[in-house]
Amino acid sequence: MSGHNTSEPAFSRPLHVGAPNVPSRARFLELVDQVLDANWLTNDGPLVRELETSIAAHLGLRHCVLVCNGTVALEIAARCLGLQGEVIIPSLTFVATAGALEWLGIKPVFCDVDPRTYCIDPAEIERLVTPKTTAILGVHLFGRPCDADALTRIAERHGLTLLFDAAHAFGCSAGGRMIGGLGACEVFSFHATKFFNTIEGGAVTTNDPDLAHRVRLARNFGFENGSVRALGINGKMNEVCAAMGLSNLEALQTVVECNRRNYGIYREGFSDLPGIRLMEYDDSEKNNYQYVVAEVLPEFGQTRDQLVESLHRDNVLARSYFAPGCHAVEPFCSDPACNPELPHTLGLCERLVTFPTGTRVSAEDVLKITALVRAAGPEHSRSDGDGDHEASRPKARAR
Ligand code: T4K
Repeated sequence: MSGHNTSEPAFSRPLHVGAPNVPSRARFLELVDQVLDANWLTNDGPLVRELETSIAAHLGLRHCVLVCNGTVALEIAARCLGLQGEVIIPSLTFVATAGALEWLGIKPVFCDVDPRTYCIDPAEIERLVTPKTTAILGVHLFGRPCDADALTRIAERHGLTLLFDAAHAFGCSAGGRMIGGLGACEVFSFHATKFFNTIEGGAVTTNDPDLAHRVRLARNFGFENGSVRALGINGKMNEVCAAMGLSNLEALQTVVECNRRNYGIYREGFSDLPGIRLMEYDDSEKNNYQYVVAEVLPEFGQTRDQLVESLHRDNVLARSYFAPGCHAVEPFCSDPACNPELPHTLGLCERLVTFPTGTRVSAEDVLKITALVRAAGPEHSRSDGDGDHEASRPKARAR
């Protein structure tokens, strides 16, 4: 479609969605040296403790318990909250949200999303509540907050636990308060691809001291003061991961500024482009701008998949997060009882595209990417018959 395959890709190196942000390599290496000097590598080490205190302060909440990744954080949270039976979640999320529940023998019940927020639609939840339902698990998809007030009202009305998968939402606020303290607890992922990363890592955050205590026991085999007091697993974060976290937290502002700048250039570049509807952030809130997501609409003249294919030829490795929805992958799709009606989820799974951003993507790179998208869009479709491919080459437009 683009005609680019006859020439060199626009980028000589691949531009990944989710390329890690490591804003302070020198500080990370200094802290790793400190870890090696202390010869204390894991098991509730000093850097893990320091990072827990710093994150709790950063988010303005009482307890942050670090764990080895976001999936295990979800599992520990669900277990410590006593969830069982059925839990209502959106299907439009990374598969770990559903997988963590299924792993514990809890059935995820898939709910549609609000097409404006991409988050679980409160209006759709109540018809999914059954006597087996124990909780609602909202996902702040792409860092934009769920409607926590509406979800709280529904949870209270039905006596359900409310918790959040905040994997995408570190550094974001909802109603002026930092995400992390909503519901019974919130769960973060600090995977390498996230806005704030500890290489692999995650956290359970809460203002409930009893829950925080249970989570601490659960992540360390159930040990307390040398005795096993509860069922636990090994969910500990190690000191090198904590070193990455501490160095990244100190330089977090650099990453936000870079992401905000890139997002602004994308917004400008797509502002008058028919068929590309960029996901908006509420600028009155704190945002991490880590996800540059757009819907590819029919007016664009090419499908989302065609656009992604064309960008890949130019080394822009755009992603179609999070297609297909969780309900459409194993083991959920093979469960005859799992046959949800999710019109908005299905539509978004066909339309959503995520573009590269982060500290490895320069302003010039973003200009070039927007030019490539424009070249693949309606203008290009019109000139397709002319064979005038060079006229749509991005260099001419990106300047
Ligand atoms: N809940 C939600 C809503 C989540 O999004 C996630 C994780 C979780 C829970 C679970 O948290 P964790 O247990 O993972 O902490 C990636 C990540 O592995 C995953 O953490 C993340 N969500 C998900 C959205 O993205 P994939 O399958 O897309 O990974 P992969 O290998 O295709 O890499 C993603 C992109 O990042 C590629 O464009 C390549 C790039 N990349 C990746 C790595 C690791 C790099 O450029 N450098 C790197 O070092 O899942």
